[in-house]
Amino acid sequence: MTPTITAFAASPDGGMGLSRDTRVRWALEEVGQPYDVRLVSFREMKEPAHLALHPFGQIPTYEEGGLALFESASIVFHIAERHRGLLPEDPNARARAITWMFAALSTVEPPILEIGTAKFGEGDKPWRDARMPLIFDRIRGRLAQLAARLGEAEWLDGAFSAGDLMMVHVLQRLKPSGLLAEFPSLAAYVARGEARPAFKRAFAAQLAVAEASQKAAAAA
Ligand code: GTB
Repeated sequence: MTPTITAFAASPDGGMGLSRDTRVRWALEEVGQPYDVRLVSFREMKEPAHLALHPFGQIPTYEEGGLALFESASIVFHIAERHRGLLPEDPNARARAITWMFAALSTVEPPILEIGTAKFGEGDKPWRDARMPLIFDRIRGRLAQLAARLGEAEWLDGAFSAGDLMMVHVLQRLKPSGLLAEFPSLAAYVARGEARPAFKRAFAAQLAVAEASQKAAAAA
């Protein structure tokens, strides 16, 4: 059965691939699973039909037969469990790859998300300027640890896995800040992820939606 995911009808990032449906699209592309996309507006996300799928009124969601999922990591994990290619067969290697998925979301992503909170959520607050360098330093600390573990390796633990997919997508969000460039081995790691044909297909698909939405807005 072809799964259906939801994505922004008009992504605020203008198609930079930062919204979380990109992770899901990438996972589906890696395993060769075709999918349908239902585009939703911000208003539709908060309406009962979407809230029944996603209690927090967000994207992405995933529907497949009688199964409805939300949370990008849970969706990627589901895809990785159902198909070959994103999690190793060896049980210990599989457990380590899953650990990297959690590390990406629980340890590396939270301080990165703080940049957006400080910039957009607290941009008018008197503490904004003092807070930003603290956030940047916390992120630098995490990136230094991650770079030390990655070393000269291509991926975090052997072959490319769902752990790398999540980590690369989390790190991509740092590009505009300049922080990723401070860690050349991590910048190269992200570039390796972006060079994967599956990532390129996922990125192109979400960019096409953003471009169509911009065109429609310009024509209106
Ligand atoms: N933990 C959830 C998951 O991983 O699935 C988080 C889902 C989430 O944050 N979804 C966002 C959303 O639906 C879109 S991806 N927001 C609408 C709302 O909450 O009303 C987050 C996102 C949005 C925009 C950018 N950007 O413009 O750069 C980047 C990431």
